[in-house]
Amino acid sequence: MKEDKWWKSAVIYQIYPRSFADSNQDGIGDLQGIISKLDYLEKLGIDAVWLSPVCRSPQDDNGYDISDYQDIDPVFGTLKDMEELIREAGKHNIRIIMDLVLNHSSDEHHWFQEAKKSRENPYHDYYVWRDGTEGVPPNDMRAAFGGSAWEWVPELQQYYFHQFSVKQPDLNWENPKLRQEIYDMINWWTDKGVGGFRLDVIDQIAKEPDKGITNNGPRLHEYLRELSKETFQKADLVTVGEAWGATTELARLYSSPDNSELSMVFQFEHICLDQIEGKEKWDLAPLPFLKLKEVFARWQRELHGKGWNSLFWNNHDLPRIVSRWGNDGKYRIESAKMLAVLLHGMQGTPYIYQGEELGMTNAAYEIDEYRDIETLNLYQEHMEKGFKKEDIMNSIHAKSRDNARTPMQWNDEENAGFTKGEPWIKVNPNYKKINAAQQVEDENSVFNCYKELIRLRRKYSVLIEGDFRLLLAEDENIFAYIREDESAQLLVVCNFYNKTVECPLEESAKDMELLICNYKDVEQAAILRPYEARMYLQEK
Ligand code: TEU
Ligand code: CA
Repeated sequence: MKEDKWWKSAVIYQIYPRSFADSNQDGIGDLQGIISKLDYLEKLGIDAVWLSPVCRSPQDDNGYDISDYQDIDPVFGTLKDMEELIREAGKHNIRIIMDLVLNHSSDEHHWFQEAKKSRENPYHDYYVWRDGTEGVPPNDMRAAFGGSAWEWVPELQQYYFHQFSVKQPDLNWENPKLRQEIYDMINWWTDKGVGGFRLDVIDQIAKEPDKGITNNGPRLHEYLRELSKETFQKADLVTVGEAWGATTELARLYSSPDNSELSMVFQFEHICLDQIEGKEKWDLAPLPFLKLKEVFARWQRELHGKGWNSLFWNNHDLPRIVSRWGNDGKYRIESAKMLAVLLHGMQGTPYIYQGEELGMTNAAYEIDEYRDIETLNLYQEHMEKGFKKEDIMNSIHAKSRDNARTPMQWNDEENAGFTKGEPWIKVNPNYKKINAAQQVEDENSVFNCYKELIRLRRKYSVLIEGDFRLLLAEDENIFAYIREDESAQLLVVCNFYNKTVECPLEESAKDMELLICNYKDVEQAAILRPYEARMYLQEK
């Protein structure tokens, strides 16, 4: 296999540590809990683990508000635990990828504690300040979690800028001293043996608030090239940037094969399709299926040989895909497997979010059972605006980030085996039906479908190198495509919906080897049963 970078044939697993495995019964997942699950991860066959932040934090945004980039938050453990995790994961052939939050810090970081002491403080310009008068913010920019993006500090008669919560002040990347401190911190982690970094909202670091610019600021790629040169290029790392504003053209810059910036980005064009155009994720709309196929085909085509795709349905901010675009009722298993086959057949690095490999679902909770700052602020804001509670709860059940943050379901014991303490968030009541213990040994489980897809990716170079051609672009139910390189042709055919349809590809598939199917028996190739997915191969 001629791929030039380990991460091109890798499959990466995202862990949200708070909800993964609790080793000390405080109801919160931790590093020792993750260490205890390395055998499970090795059995699945993944190559690397992306950890959501575990650095010291007041946990205002569950760790995405960092107060010390070079220490571990006691709730997750110690630096020694982190060094043990890196070491033990290595013994299981698993690299550890850390989540770097470089757009903002916590307001409890000592940089900010110093910065707000005076305008002359050496750390003052590590953040974004504007003179003003109380009650008259510099402009009407809004923060992602509600309210103004400007917070007044009376002692300084200034505002500071925060794109997220008030406790997440934006860092000022125009300041070379700040940039150098960030580079030194990253190299310190690389020296500890981490295998890569996920870069939180990285396309927002070049913000220009006076012009209302948040992502894709004019100096963004200048900063990324300097960052890459001063850190990532010094070791064999994978880097993935979260870029909500990415287009295929920008992604070719971010993930250029010349290694000048990053390995790849998370782009969200497919993720934003089931919301009303120009509105927020809470403004629900049916998924435009033909558009979904067009978006995936364009990203596959326009990055082939010129960049590199990440492939994902889920993360800690997104509702669970089997509930969102699959079927978490009668066809939960078939649709979870279909979504896996559809995504893992494409070109790029696949990401599996904890519990996705089990077909874990959303959880429709009461408002007092939610924990996420974004959900709670949304509820408050929309109630105050007079929205109907039922409509707000519909949106929350569909799109709350807590759908992804309910505890990992390990077995059918108390709290799904996640903790023997009081879980920080309610365990999804369906854990007795959906858990790892009952799936690992069941060859027909969602777990073993993901395990097989990971095995196939290692075996066939066409999955790594092959080009992509969409088939049946106008078909309202079937998502089908061809991958091809000099070694083989691969055909993926998926019925995306809950009905039996004719399959016009019977002829193309008839001489091909069936690699994987989500139904036990493929009776008639001429039809596809609800959510039926098949992957065929013809070696040359
Ligand atoms: O998310 C960036 C971000 O924009 C998301 O919060 C998105 O706006 C929201 O989830 C859509 O519902 C990153 C992290 O993934 C997220 O967990 C953090 O809350 C955020 O940045 C701030 O660090
Ligand atoms: Ca714990």
